[in-house]
Parts: sequence; C-alpha cells; structure tokens
Amino acid sequence: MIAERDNPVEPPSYKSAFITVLGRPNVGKSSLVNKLCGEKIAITSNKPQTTRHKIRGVLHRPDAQLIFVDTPGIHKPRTSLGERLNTKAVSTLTEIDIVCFVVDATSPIGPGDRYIAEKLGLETIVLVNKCDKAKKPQIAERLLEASELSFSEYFPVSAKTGEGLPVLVEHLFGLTQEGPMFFPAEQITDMSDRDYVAELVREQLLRIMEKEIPHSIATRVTEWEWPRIRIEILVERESQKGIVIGHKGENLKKVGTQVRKQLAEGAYIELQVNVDKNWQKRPDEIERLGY
Ligand SMILES: Nc1nc2c(ncn2[C@@H]2O[C@H](COP(=O)(O)OP(=O)(O)OP(=O)(O)O)[C@@H](O)[C@H]2O)c(=O)[nH]1
Ligand SMILES: [Mg+2]
Repeated sequence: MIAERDNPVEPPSYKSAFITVLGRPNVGKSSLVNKLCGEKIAITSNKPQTTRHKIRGVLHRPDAQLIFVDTPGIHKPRTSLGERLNTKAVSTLTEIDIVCFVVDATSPIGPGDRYIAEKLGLETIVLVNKCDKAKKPQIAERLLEASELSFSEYFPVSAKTGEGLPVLVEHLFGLTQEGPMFFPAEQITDMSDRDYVAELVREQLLRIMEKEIPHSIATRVTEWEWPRIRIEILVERESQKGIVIGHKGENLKKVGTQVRKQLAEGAYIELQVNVDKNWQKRPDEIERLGY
C-alpha cells in the first residue's frame, strides 16, 4: 500500500497514429491494409488503379490504435479520374504521421517508384511486398535497391501470407504517440455500407473484365431498402454495356452471387447497367460519383 502511495500509478494514456500507405498501382497496398486490419476493408484486383477512394482501416489494441490510410496507386494520369486519384494519394502526405511506401519484391524499383519516393520524407518506412512470390536473392536485391532511396526502415512482407507483418505492426505501435481514440473500438473503417457494397460489385467486375473496360466502370448504390440493394453500373460506351451484362446476363448473375456471399444473409442485389459517355474524363461526373 505504501509503495503504491509513493509511486502513484498514472492512468494509462491512449496512443494513436495515422499511417498512409502509398505506392505504384498494383503493388498490394489494399491487400496489405486488409491483412493488417484483419478484415476486408478495401477491394483488391490484379488490374492497376483498383482503389479510387482514400479508405481508412483501423487496427485496435486496448491502449492504442493504428489508422491505415489506403490510397489510389500513383501513376502517369491519362484522364481526369487518373489525375484526381493521384492528387488524392499525394494529398494524404500533409495529414498523416507515418508513411509506408510499398514496392513490389517481384519487379525492379523503377521510375514509377522513384517518382513517388522523391515526394517522401526520410523517415518513410519501405515495405517490400509480395515476398511470398519472390525468391530469396530477389528479395535481397530489392532490399538493396530500396536502401539506396535512403529511407529509415525496410520491411520484407507479404500481404498474402502475412509474413513480416507482426514485426511491422509492433514497430508501428512503437511509433504511436499519445493521441485521441479517433475510431471507437468496434469501428474498423470509415467507409459507409453503401460505398462498400458498390465497391464489392466493382471488385467482381474487375475480376471478370479484361483490357480497358475496368477503368470505364463505376458503381454506386441507388436504392437501399434492406434486404433489397439496387446498384447502378456505369460504363462509358454502348458497346461495353453488352460485355458487362454478358451472354443472357451471365456476368451480372455471377457478380450478384459473389457479392451476396459477402453480405449478411438475405441480401438481394439488383444490378443495372447504364451508359454515361466518357465519365472518367469529366470532372463533374467524377465528383458526382464521389471519387
Ligand atoms: N502473391 C502475392 N500477391 C499479392 C500480394 N499483395 C497483393 N497481391 C496481389 O497483387 C494484386 C494487386 O493487389 P492490390 O492490393 O489490389 O494492389 P494495390 O496496390 O492496392 O493496387 P491499386 O489500388 O490499383 O493501386 C492483387 O492481385 C493481389 O492479390 C502478396 O503479398 N503476395
Ligand atoms: Mg488498392
């Protein structure tokens, strides 16, 4: 008792940090955020420029939280949408505490990576992702290349297997500073249910569609009367409409089935395909779609 009175125990302080996850398209940023948070938060695909929103995913501990900010892959833009996605990703740099710069272990660090690296502070943490897919010498080579960027820390990781992530998470919690609980314990993302479901539809379409079509697709919920959810799929040309619908509607059926599996039981998905010419080149339409 006396010892306790002499050394009063301070109430535990709460710690938090924002961590932005940046990199070229397709390096695995969204996959990493999902794995780190232990839940699917962002959609992923093998097509570049999958992510269009800045999405926050939260990893909670009783005394601290890490808020990961997934961003659109930074690339050479060809459309208004592309420009907007780059701006969105780069804008996170002014509002975060920690930066994780993701590169792909399976391909050399190139001009696209360097372009991004130049914008980052020296305290940036480099994540060499997809280590499950790379041979040991390849990982070593990538770490060596990355070390030439003169950042502070380098972690070989895999979003697929989770390899390297526990060490990274410990390191990140170690960097948190006293701060507010930005998200309550039960909340793991700031994305609304409506946006999430629209994204799930786009994810399935990305899986099915080839070539340029994925970039032409936008999705949004137009009606939500649980269990009935109506989602509009926008394409840019009449010719794309038939491709998206598929023979006798088979693509839409597949998409609906896969999305329903990821929702609470009983969800009823209605998909409608509309043409909106060149929406991704028109800033007003991009704004309306919320990208
Ligand atoms: N083998 C392997 N594949 C991975 C890993 N991480 C991501 N992928 C795959 O790489 C592809 C791209 O992953 P995403 O997470 O969508 O990449 P992203 O960086 O968010 O891409 P954008 O949103 O387009 O910028 C998907 O096919 C993933 O399954 C990994 O650690 N190992
Ligand atoms: Mg992504």
